[in-house]
Parts: sequence; structure tokens; C-alpha cells
Amino acid sequence: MNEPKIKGHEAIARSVWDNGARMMFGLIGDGNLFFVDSYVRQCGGRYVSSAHEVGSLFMAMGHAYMTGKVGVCTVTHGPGLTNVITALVQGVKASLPVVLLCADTLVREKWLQQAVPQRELVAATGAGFEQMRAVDTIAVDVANAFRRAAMERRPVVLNMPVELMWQEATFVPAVYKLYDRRAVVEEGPDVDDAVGIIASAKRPLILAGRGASSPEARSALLKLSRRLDAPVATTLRAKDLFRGEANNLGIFGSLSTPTTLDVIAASDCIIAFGASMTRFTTLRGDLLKGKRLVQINEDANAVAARCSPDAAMVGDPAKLADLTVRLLDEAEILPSKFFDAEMQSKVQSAAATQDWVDLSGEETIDIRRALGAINEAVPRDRTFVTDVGRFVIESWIRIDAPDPSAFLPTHEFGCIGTGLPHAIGAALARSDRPTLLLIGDGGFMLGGLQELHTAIREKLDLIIVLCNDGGYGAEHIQFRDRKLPPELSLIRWPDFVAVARSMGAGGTTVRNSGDLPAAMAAIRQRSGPVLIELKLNPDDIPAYIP
Ligand SMILES: Cc1ncc(C[n+]2csc(CCOP(=O)(O)OP(=O)(O)O)c2C)c(N)n1
Repeated sequence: MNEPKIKGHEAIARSVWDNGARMMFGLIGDGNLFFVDSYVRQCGGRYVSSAHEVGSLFMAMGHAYMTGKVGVCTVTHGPGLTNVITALVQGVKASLPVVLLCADTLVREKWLQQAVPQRELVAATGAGFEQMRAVDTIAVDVANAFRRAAMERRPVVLNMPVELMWQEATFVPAVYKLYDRRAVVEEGPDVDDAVGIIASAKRPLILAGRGASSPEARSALLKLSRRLDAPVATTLRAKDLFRGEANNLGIFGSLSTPTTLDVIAASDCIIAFGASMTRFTTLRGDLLKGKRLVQINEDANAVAARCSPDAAMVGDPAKLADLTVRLLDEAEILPSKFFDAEMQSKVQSAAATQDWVDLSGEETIDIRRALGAINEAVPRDRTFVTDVGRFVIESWIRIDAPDPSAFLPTHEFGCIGTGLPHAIGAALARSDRPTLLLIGDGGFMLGGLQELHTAIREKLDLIIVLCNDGGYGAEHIQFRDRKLPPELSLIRWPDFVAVARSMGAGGTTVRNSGDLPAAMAAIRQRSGPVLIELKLNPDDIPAYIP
């Protein structure tokens, strides 16, 4: 039988659609325009065009983070690819599954303006690389890129030679099934060693990371904490997992409160679930000194990679917490009495006390005061995204996320200016609730302003809180610390609110506490992206921890 033939660009569009992509981000050029057109007009796919390619890849990453599915992005050859190199590196560091469909120039032409060694460029970023081989392998090549992105949890670049776009072949759909690779929990020497250490701990403390932040893991960890009389804490990424629990210490690490640091210092055993134990979590190892560490992680590669545990278990954190409780019961181990009424009242009274003095003036507002008010004004069911800079420390401490899955920090590569496009992708994935973005003025000028128009065009429910300290605060404080003049870090920006309004967003400036009610009203009455600019004194922002 003679199957009808379709063109290469149509086959790519159909394959992307068949692999579940209902939304694609990108920027068109010679190499990908016809495929994007087929995706939109023939498949009915939703295409979001960015102002700069790097923005489209960050959008796809924000979308992937919120949906838990593979994000999709397309760029043209040459500068289309070189423009996304930073985002590829960040995607690798953040373990985000994304397929980047990247066109490539004609092989037979020697001196093409936009020719670059794509494979070599991608290799240096740590992302995966797949070659679209021929017009009749398009379906399997696309399916394989999706499979690899999902299984390897990193961006995969699919190189699409432009000569394939108008060639014809019969089309056989391809989608690869993903197999569950959940580690099986079996009793054995690892479990014996780990539970032995936990059973003998006198002052155990449970630490949860993002790998143990599912609702099942949360309740299993709380059950174990009650069984052991252990307080609970989280890494930054699992922030707010235990909010409201009596034995919650909040964040473990460089963002810990003094009371939490006291409890950590007193503990003799850290039981870490789903945490990779970064240098920020352990304070470069200092917080683990003199304690035993038990690490429990589903990902075997994360175990003992950045720390030296005394025992470890590889497997589902919820199941291993349940197993630990069962084994402690069978061995009739007594609770530790570490978390007692005294510790509870210490933790609670510390949380209820304001340990800072309001430094708001006439022309600038104290960041802590402003963020407290914003935290109250924005609906609780929210997505919370942050850019990078000195402001981020206070933002992480003072702004709540409803749960860790709604919290998208973008700091893995320490790159400023990635927050707004991430927030756009996240807002498109979760249009049922507002997205709150905290960003600095430097980050906004580097990578926010250029995509603000995308957010406005897409009519997103996006609240942008711009922490404007008049320059690069993370550098300002370093000049000040070394008693050097900070002028190089100070920049006279345009009027951000006027610029945002001229583009079609709402906006208001907060100079002092008297301006807060108007900002709260602007948040309540928003009908699209709204910019809340906080005027901050660069000399009065709590210290940045590098
Ligand atoms: C792409 C990139 N360029 C430069 C830096 C160095 N850097 C780190 S923080 C920072 C200041 C950012 O300023 P802003 O967004 O206003 O935040 P602030 O530190 O003032 O709170 C800079 C320039 C970086 N991290 N990433």
C-alpha cells in the first residue's frame, strides 16, 4: 500500500506533538520557521515566541519545572544556538529535562555565515546532543531526544539539518515509553547500618531536601520525627515543606536562624532525606562536624557525592522512613526526648519575635518590611520564582511558597537575569494561580526587561517585585567591605515603572512605608503583569552570603 508522504518540517512538528508537547517556546529563523508553522497550524500546538533565544529556553525550563514534563524549545542555527549557551548550562546544573530543537546549516555549503560547530558547543555545556539523521528517521530521532531528556534529566539538543525540512518521506509515529527506575527498598546491610546509627542517636535531627518533598515523603518524615522526638528542617529547595509543624526548624544551612543553628549544633545525628548536601546546606561541612550523617536518597548518584555519610540508604525516601519506623518499633528503641517542650517554646518564641529594626526612611523602604507586606498581600496559592542577587536572601526567608513544588529558585548557575523568563514558563504552566517573581534591578535590566513584553502579550498573572537598590548590590557590599568607593556598582537606571507602563504592564513604586497600601491595591487590582518597584538603600540591605 502507498502511504502518503509528508515533508520533513511537518514530520518534526507531528513528532513533537506526538511526544506530548502542547506548548513550545522559541524564536524563528531560516532553519525552524516552517516546522514551527506546521506545529501551530497543522497540529494545533501553542507556540510562545520570546524576544531573545535565551529567554525561550529559560521559559521552557520554568514550564518543565512546574509541569514535571519535558519542556520544548526551538531556535535557528548559528546565533540561535550560541544565544542559548548560558541557559543550557543552567539547565544541566538544575537537572531540567528540556528538548531544544536546533536547526543546522546546509552541510554541502562551505562558507555559510551561520555555520558553527554545534556538537562541540553543546558538549561544553554538559547537555545531551542528538542528531536528526534523515527525513525517514525524524520520528524516532525526536522520540529519542524526548526519552533522553526525561531519563537523563538534562537538556538535550536535537540538531535538525535544514536540508531535511522540504524532503519527503512516509511518516511512522514514534513515542518511547519511559520505564520506572524507582529503586527497590530491600532490607540488608545498608539498612542495618543506617538504622543502627539512627537508633543509637541521642539527639537526632531530620533534614528534608527537594528529593523528599512529595506529600507522601512529608507525612512519612513527620511520622519518623515523632517516633524519634526529632526536630525537622529543610534545605532551601524544600523550603516551607514543614511550615506550621511544631517541630519545624525551617531552613538548615546558610539561611538558618540563630535558634535553628543552636539546635543543629546540639544535635548528634543528621538524618538527611532527598538532600544532595550542598556547601550552602552544610556551611562547607561546618554544620556536620562532630555529628553522624545518614543520607537517604532515591538517586544513587547523589549519595556520598558532596558529603561523607556514615551510612546511606538508596531508595524511595517515604518508604525508607516508614521502614525505619518499623525497625525502630521492632527493636523497641525508645524516643530520644531531644525535641521536648523546652525546645518547642524556644523555636516558637524565636519565630514570633521580630529580631530586626525597621530602617525605612522617606526615600527608601526596609526590604524586610516591604517583603513582609508583599507576602501577606499576594494570594497564598502562588508560584514563587526568584532571580539572583543580594536581595534574594531576604526574599527566600520572608516570602512563603505553598509547598516546595511551587518554589522555583533559579540560582544553580549563579546567573542574574534568568528569573523573568523562568516565571513566564511557570505562569503558563500554572495559569490557575498568580506567579510572584522577586528580582533585582541589575537582573531585570540584564534579562527581565526584554521578556516583559512576552509576559504582557501573554496576559500573564505575574507580580514582579523589583528590589531596586540602584545598582549591583552584591558588588556594592564587597566594595564597602573593603573600604573602597562603590561608584562602579551604582547605576542610574530609567524609571522602571514608567517603562513597564509604557509597554502595557501595571506598576507602582514604593519609596516608603506610606506607599505600601497603594502597592497592595495594585497587587489586588492587577489584570495582567504588574511591577512593584521597591526603592532600597544599598547601604541598608542585610549581608549577602557568597
Ligand atoms: C550573568 C551574570 N553577570 C554578572 C554576575 C555577577 N553578579 C552577581 S549578583 C550581581 C548583582 C545583581 O544586581 P541586582 O539584580 O540589582 O541584585 P542585587 O545584588 O542588587 O540585590 C551581579 C552583577 C552574575 N552573577 N551573572
